[in-house]
Amino acid sequence: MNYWPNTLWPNSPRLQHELNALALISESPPPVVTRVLFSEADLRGRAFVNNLCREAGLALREDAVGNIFARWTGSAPELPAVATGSHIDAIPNAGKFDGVVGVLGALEALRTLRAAGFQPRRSLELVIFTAEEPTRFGLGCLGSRLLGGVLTPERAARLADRDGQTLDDWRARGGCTGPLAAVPLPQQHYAAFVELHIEQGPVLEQENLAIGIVEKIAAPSTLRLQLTGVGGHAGAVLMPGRHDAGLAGAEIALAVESAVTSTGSPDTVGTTGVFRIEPGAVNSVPCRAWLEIDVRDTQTATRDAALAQIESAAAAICARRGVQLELERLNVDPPAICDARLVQTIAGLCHTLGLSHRTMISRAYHDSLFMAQVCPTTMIFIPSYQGYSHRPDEYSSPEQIEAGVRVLAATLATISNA
Ligand code: HGY
Ligand code: MN
Ligand code: MN
Repeated sequence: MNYWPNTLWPNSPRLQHELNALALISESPPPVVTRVLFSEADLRGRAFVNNLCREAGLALREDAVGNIFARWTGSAPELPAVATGSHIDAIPNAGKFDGVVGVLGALEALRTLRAAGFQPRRSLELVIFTAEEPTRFGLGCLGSRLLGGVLTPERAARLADRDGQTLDDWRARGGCTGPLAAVPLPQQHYAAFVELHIEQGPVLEQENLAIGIVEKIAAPSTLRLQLTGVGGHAGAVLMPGRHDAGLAGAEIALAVESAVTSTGSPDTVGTTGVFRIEPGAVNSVPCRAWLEIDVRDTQTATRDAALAQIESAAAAICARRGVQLELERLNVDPPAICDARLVQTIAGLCHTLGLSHRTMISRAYHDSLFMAQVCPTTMIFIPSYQGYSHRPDEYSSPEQIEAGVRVLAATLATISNA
């Protein structure tokens, strides 16, 4: 069968049905999607996707941290395969498209190629990565970090959630067996990795473009702070004698905003996304506070300068307030530069398919950030309604998803036969 991109039409009604079905597998009622690593909903979501992959005739395997690999073996199975994929875990109060479009859309791309009579030379592999979101352990991209050798098995084994449950405790619940040391992939294990994902930003919609091709993924970092002050009775402890951990945390959160808005770069962003205080009683002075702070920029040096400013501000605020500070850098990652040849190939296919497109930066991080350590990598973006993401009204239309699947299918076939 002579393969030609314009003959590739996904079964969009089937894909929409699957997207909607997976969205209902959630720890929260619709329209909210929440699926945190190895929760009961995450396990049901994994089983749902596994079944679809099996029905599509893909060979399944799962590694020791729960990354799932669904392979379509090609006529030259000894060659490095072509990989695609994303994640199905979802943060609290999320939408139904983040990650999922790159998993179910990729599955649909493979089914579309098979229906068109395409025969892969290099095998094609769909990867469903474990814990792209940082919710469980505070560290994002757990599965792809281990695959890319960015996170050592030793450090991964020390990860624990806020209740002290370790990664091994959660792996056991997830039915994952085997040593974490077996997870890292050898260099050039894959010929290429291409991830389909929603943009999670407003650019494509504002410019009325169908496809974004990612050239660079911004540099993420996460700080975890534990503040220990002195609790006491809200009525009896007068203000001058207080060591209020909650107020120290509040000042630090404002110091984050001040640091990232004074770098001179519009690309620097900072978020105190987790802020918990104890004991959490209205008439008790907060004795402890926990903060998790997310700081990013497209330039490493700018991001690092903002981080340093935040860390010194936190130390000064806690010293002045007589609050003890424990600060941990959970991750400080470099940006990823995507493969220029892949970007060019995809631009050419968009042109062939008559789809408007542009190259762009990803401000969100993705598993591609770490797959870029393993092989040539890039991403295909589709528009996000109003740029919304990490909220229940996240939305991409069936037509926008279909366009992304068409480009992905054409890309996978082109690289497989290269
Ligand atoms: O936070 C991120 O950038 C990704 O959506 N986990
Ligand atoms: Mn996300
Ligand atoms: Mn994502």
